[in-house]
Amino acid sequence: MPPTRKPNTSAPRTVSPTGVGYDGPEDGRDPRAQAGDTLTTPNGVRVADTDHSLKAGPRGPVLLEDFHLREKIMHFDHERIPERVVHARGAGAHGVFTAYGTASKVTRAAVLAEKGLQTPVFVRFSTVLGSRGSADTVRDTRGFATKFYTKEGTWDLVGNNMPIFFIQDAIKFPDIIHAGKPHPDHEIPQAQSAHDTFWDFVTLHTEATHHTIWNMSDRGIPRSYRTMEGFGVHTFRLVNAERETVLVKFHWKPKLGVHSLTWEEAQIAGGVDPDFHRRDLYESIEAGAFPEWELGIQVFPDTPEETFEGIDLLDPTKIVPEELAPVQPIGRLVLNANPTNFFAETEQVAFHTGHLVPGIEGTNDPLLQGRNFSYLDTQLSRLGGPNFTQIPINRPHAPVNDNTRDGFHQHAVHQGQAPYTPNSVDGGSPFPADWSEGGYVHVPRVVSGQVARTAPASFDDHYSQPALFYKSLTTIEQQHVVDAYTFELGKCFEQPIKERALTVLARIHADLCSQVAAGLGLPVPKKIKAEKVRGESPALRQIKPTPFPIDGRIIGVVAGPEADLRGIAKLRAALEAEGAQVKVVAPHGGQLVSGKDVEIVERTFATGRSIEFDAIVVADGAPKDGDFRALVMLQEAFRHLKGIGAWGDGVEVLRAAGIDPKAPGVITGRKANAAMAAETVAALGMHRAWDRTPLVRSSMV
Ligand code: HDD
Repeated sequence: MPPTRKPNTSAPRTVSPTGVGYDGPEDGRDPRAQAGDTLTTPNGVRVADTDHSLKAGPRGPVLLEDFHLREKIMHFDHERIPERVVHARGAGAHGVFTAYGTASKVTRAAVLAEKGLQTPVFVRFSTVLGSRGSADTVRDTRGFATKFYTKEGTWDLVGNNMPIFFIQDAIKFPDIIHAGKPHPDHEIPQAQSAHDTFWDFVTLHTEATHHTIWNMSDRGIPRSYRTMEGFGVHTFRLVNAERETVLVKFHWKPKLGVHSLTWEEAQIAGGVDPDFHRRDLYESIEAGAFPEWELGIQVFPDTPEETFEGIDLLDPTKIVPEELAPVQPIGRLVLNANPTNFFAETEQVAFHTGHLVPGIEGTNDPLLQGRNFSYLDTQLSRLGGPNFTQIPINRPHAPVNDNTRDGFHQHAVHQGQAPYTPNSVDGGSPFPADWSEGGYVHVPRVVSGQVARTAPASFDDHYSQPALFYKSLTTIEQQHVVDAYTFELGKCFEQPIKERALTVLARIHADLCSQVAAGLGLPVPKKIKAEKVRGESPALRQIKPTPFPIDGRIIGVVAGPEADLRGIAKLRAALEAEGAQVKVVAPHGGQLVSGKDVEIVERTFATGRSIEFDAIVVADGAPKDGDFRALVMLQEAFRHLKGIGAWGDGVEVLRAAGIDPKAPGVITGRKANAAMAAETVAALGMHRAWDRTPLVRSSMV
């Protein structure tokens, strides 16, 4: 007779304050971790005094019997876990993914296929090279990892904000990361690529050229996580209900458009506000300006060659231009809740490229295949054992009944006697599921080949796509690429590395090479021809002719005790109606009061800095005493091509800062009225006054 006891099949839930399907306590607290208001030991014993060790007399030695002291210190000593070996610094948020249903023809994965289906998600954004405490705005790739808690199991899409990678084979990952991390002797520089070992590797190992030029473009210094594209990078295989397959590339398209910082802003933020991106994500969610992306796929026929228009789909250093294969929207992601606890959620979340659900498969991309080993493996040292899927943020929302048992940090109290399959002792349960029951069945594929350490010949093309990328950018963006290479290589010590870098740039574009060479004071390498590129891919440009929504954008209003508070209120109402926020900046903190009008000062001339504002407007009546901090704020914003404005005699403050009120992107008026608000909205929608560029550059030389 089989026993009557049944194994536990109830699915523990992720602690997410707003996630769909969440059934935990309203405030997101685990009642076992924090119940009641009384201070206790970890064992629940009420504590009478937590400030004094147990001593033999007020000046006497501390006693070993002080169990509270020992427990408190023991736990503190072990609070830190190893940081991620890459992507150590990050910030996360909860949200919801809603499928449009447009992918139902190509995949049976409900998360993508079922029209209107809402799936809770957790997204973690990150830099790659810096350690946990490093700055957000360094020039680097950004991680964009999404955990979908689907009803068919957890699916992780572990992507970046760039569609390509430095290497074509995972076996080289330790090499590129060792080269990119700080020098091992003195741990300099932190979190950035401007140093010899990075440039040594990427110029010797030229398959890195494509990713490197993306890093040197504005994509390497995003304005915000909310204004980044995301990419699955690899080609994946989707499987539909008829077992037909297609190859796809995943793209996240931000609702607010793709925008970046200027290099000077990024550098200032690194010192003034190292949490710039983390703060932006957190504050925009708190303000209700929920970050939003559309998920899209490029779809390719699943042919034996696994190529599209001659582009090898297994090569992670190649894109397929959107003009050749349009990105088809399949769903919408909204991030609507901040984590309750950074460590519990953002730090402990564990992504894995092998977390797939039926209807989504990987491909033979050798980079992806190696990742499928690495992400599981790394959690063993980072999270201390094989049971990390039981940590609340990692728990699937689908029922779990997995026959794994025991191990470090085992939290489940498993029932039954037969954690093996097949069994008769537990009545055969749990039972495997076949295709029709939603089982993950790999689509059969024929594989053959000689065992060798080798790669396809197409992987040898290292220059055609970097050349396409550079050619496709606007002139302004190209200039930023030139500036970035000049800065980064200018920080290198070894002359041969700089010279080698110029031989790489010569293959991309002659002008790029000659401008960087001039900046470095080196000759242009002889007899190297740039790659011939047919056509362009305008989709690669960030600067677009049409405006984007301005949700969560921040406008600073420079004011003071004599300022036109009524005008500020009017401007605020108009800008907030568009989803933007207004912050008053004044010489001192507290409030500004004029009759019945009151404005709270959110930044003073001491605490405010230009980088936190997307536009700055000077109010009528703002102080004209030439406070250098206010003037520097305006000068920086002007130099960073931000919207600048003034009404009434605020224009005098602009003039004192050396700003021509007639310069491009400078908005002036007699009063703060609807017209001024509309002009500010229009300026913010274009992100920057790009036509001010020549003026600013000429004054910088
Ligand atoms: Fe990776 C973390 C993205 C190649 C090994 N990777 C990590 C994260 C992101 C990526 C976003 C942070 C996840 C989080 O927030 O916890 N990685 C990528 C992309 C790649 C890529 C888009 C190429 C297309 N990675 C890659 C390779 C290897 C790894 C080739 C190893 C062979 N990655 C790791 C890792 C990390 C990681 C060591 C560190 C922490 C973690 O996994 O959980 O396993």
